[in-house]
Amino acid sequence: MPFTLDSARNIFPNTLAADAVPATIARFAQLSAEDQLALIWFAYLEMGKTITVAAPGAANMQFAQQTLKDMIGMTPLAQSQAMCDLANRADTPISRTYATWTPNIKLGFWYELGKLMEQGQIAPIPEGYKLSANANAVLQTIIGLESGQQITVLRNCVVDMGFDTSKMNNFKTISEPVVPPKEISERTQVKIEGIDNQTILSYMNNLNANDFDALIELFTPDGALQPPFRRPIVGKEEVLRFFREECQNLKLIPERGVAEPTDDNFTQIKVTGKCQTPWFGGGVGMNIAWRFLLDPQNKIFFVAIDLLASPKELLNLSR
Ligand code: 45D
Repeated sequence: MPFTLDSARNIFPNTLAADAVPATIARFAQLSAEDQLALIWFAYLEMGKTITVAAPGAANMQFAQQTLKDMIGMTPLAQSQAMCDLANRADTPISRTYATWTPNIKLGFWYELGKLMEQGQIAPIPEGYKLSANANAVLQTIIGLESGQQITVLRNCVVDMGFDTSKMNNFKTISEPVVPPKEISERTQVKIEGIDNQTILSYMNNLNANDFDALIELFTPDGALQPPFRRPIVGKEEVLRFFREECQNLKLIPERGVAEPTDDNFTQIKVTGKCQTPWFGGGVGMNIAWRFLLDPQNKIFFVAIDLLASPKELLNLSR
């Protein structure tokens, strides 16, 4: 039976993903906007004790500049309201603008707001703010997660804020400029224990080099990529757009893998290893699995990227 997108999603079914992440986000979403903002503030402070977030580059921040300026010009009460509106996904001009930004711009915007809150230019979380019992329980859960899962929770909370784009028509996603691919002489070559498949090696090397044009040619026309905790992105055009918008300057450090033939001369390959985001560099290595399904021509029909439940899962290459 030929593979469909749905059957492809089920390869290597006993891969244990970090379900604590969506579970925590679901609980977070139930909280009041005030609690959400205060909780993220406390979580961010707590994480700041062990990991450092890198400042976003100026070129990447140009799109949030005007909104930041507008907010600095507001009364403290209006500033707090604007932040609550973002958390509430309210229909306001700021919340609509925010919704059109790619995740990196949203994160950079909050990074700047956090600094302005510390400096007193944006209304801070009131001193002595007391979280509700539920919010406090969510905070304790986040503090107990491993760092790769913590930053994923934080990222997803930020990405979910702002007005719902599905209720907006005629908008254009605002994304950072695409960086040029790395010079050939500066590129690194990964080594993966147990894997010599050239498509897999090229996938890792091209993504590490920001060479998205070469990377996308590894996919079939209807190929799909499923990021952690998301629906698959389907088709070359959409996948390429995702690479340009959300995958710049990642560092993939695959460690080991297993490959085996499957129905219809396809090949299923699972690779485990680490992935670093430019936001935290080597400070946070997320434990990742890549589950690839290659067609008989060795093109990628499907790849899922999973954030793993624990470091132990790095050794789970069973089918
Ligand atoms: O609300 O092979 C305040 C793909 C308080 C591609 C705040 C991939 C108030 C293919 C503190 C001010 C991408 C899928 C807020 C691989 C308030 C592929 C601010 C995987 C919000 C491997 C909070 C890549 C702030 C992966 C500033 C897994 C929070 C990438 C900042 C994962 C949080 C990247 C930041 C992750 C989080 C990045 C910067 C998880 C960044 C997370």
